[in-house]
Amino acid sequence: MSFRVKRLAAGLAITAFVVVGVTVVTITLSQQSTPAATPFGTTVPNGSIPNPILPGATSRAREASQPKGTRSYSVVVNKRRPLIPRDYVPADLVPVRVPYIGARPLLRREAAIEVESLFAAFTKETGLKMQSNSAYRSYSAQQAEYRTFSRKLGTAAAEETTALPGYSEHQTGLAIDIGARGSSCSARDCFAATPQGQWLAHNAWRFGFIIRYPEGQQAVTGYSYEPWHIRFVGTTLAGKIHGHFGSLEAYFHLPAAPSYVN
Ligand code: DAL
Ligand code: ZN
Repeated sequence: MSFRVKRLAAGLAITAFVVVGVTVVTITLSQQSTPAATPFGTTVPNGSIPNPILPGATSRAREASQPKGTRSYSVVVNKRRPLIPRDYVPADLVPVRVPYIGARPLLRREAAIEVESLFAAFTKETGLKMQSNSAYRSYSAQQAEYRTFSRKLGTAAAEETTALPGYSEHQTGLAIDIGARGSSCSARDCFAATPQGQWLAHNAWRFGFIIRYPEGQQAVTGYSYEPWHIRFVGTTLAGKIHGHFGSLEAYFHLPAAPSYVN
């Protein structure tokens, strides 16, 4: 073998060694950066998440730092976070095909599909029925609601249960008030003890809903206990919040919203 051929062969060998080495390093690095599967990626039953800090912390921090646009299923609307714009109307409202009282219920399409499944599952699993008492409310419908309750109860008492127009989750098209058919416990604390209230507390998350105003959280959410008011956030987020975080505010590390700013 001539010197030139030997040099060529040596050069090829070194090149092959470097290419293989780089490939091995690349594969090793990419394997290390692949995130481990965590129980947070799926919905889980109450109490079954073994470690709420390790796997969830990064994604929670990321979610918390993201601005929540009004159209997001995880939008947080409260006394410190009005809808933007205040007269927002969701573009994808559809009728919800469930029994109801009052106005025919409308919700955003995804929430409507899930709530219909929720109603069907409730009846299948319990043999009982429930109804929509109120779903989407426009700015002007919320204004009427607020005026009615303020006149009846006075402003301070009304604001414990009823949002100002432009500040209501009902205006997002993602919230619905559930009633127990034939029960006198509609929109009252005793709803929590009805089969409908019990079932919702344990199962609403399966369909992407949370109990938005839990008991004892008024200093954070701004509203007294509403076991009948369920809010669509999507199944992944509902599964994470269920049983682990009292409120959306707590989950997203947002400031408490006990009252309006001005
Ligand atoms: N009852 C809820 C807080 C609302 O008026 O939006
Ligand atoms: Zn409500």
